[in-house]
Amino acid sequence: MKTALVTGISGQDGAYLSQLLLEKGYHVVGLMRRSSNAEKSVERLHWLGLGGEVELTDGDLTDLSSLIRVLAKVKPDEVYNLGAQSFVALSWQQPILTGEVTGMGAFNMLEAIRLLELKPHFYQASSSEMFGMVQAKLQNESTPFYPRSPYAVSKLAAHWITVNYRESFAMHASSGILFNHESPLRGIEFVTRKITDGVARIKLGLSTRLELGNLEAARDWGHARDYVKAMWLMTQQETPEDYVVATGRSATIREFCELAFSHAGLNYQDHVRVNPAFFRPAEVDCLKGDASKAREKLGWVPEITLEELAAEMVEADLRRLAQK
Ligand code: NDP
Ligand code: GDR
Repeated sequence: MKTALVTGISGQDGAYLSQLLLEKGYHVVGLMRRSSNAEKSVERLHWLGLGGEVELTDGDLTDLSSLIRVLAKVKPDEVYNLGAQSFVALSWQQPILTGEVTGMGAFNMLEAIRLLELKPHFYQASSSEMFGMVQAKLQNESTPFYPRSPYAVSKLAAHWITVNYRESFAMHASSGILFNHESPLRGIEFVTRKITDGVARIKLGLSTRLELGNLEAARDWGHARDYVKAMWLMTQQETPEDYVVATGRSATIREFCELAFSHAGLNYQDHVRVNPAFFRPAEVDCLKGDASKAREKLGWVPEITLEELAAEMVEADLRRLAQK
């Protein structure tokens, strides 16, 4: 039985990746930082029915000693570094914390692996945000990076240290440059989930309006369930490499509103208001990924469409609120 150590276990991807690894017969150990509300931290695992199946161990990406202790005990075959301060907008309010967790966290994890002379296959959760002010209409592995937020700068440092440890120490370290991926388990602060939660509230008569920021920004959105498969495929390869993971379809926030509101029989124009407070100091206008390499080398293709994703999210939020 293989053992996988997953950081960011309480997040969206941590839950879906755990589900995939458990289905494949792995022993999954999740790194969890201390919280005063531990039940909340395992909510997503419970949502997928994985409550007792994941072994949880305490540790924090900013605390190298905790990583050394956990790695020495678990001796994982694979490490998935998903932990991060992942909300781009917050990274302007807390840039140093974002640098420490999202950037230095990867340094700490790689250094802990190296010091202990372990040989796990390592996955780093890199991001399409690193392309930022895009230098090509379709972004792939050879597109130059131009980060536009403290979050993206931090992710870029984590990406390059992954490449560097692979090249310096022959580590099996891969970096997945994943474009936005969403699901009913997406945090409520991200725009898709904010919209589907808003749609459900309006549909159930709990609210009448939804305030958003820039409706013209465009993202290449996929489903998290599809994207965690690409993470696993990368760690199974003989040679570690970096891969773009994307659908190749880009839609604006406005278009996502249309999809989500119309799924509930509503017109978004009757409810959505633009509030400049939600605009960012520097915006990433349009992302669209070219995942040809992942398709050819990993055999990875996304299976869930944007329409299906929006529908699943709206339905889940309707159920959640109706239960409350
Ligand atoms: P989430 O925000 O849902 O989860 C982030 C996870 O990181 C949480 O489990 C959080 O724990 C944990 N974490 C935060 N700070 C620390 C810390 N100091 N030490 C240990 N763990 C910590 O993110 P997603 O699941 O959406 O994303 C997973 C990863 O992939 C992230 O690194 C993200 O930046 C990256 N990414 C995500 C994309 C997406 O579209 N979802 C696209 C590209 C990259 P807690 O619950 O305690 O806060
Ligand atoms: P993003 O996701 O920044 O792409 O990062 P988010 O959903 O927060 O924003 C997407 C776009 O929507 C615009 N927007 C709003 N965003 C939020 N959150 N709230 C609003 O009200 C709103 N109105 C408009 C934003 O300006 C932006 O253009 C996500 C995270 O998961 C990162 O961790 C990950 O690396 C990238 O995706 C790929």
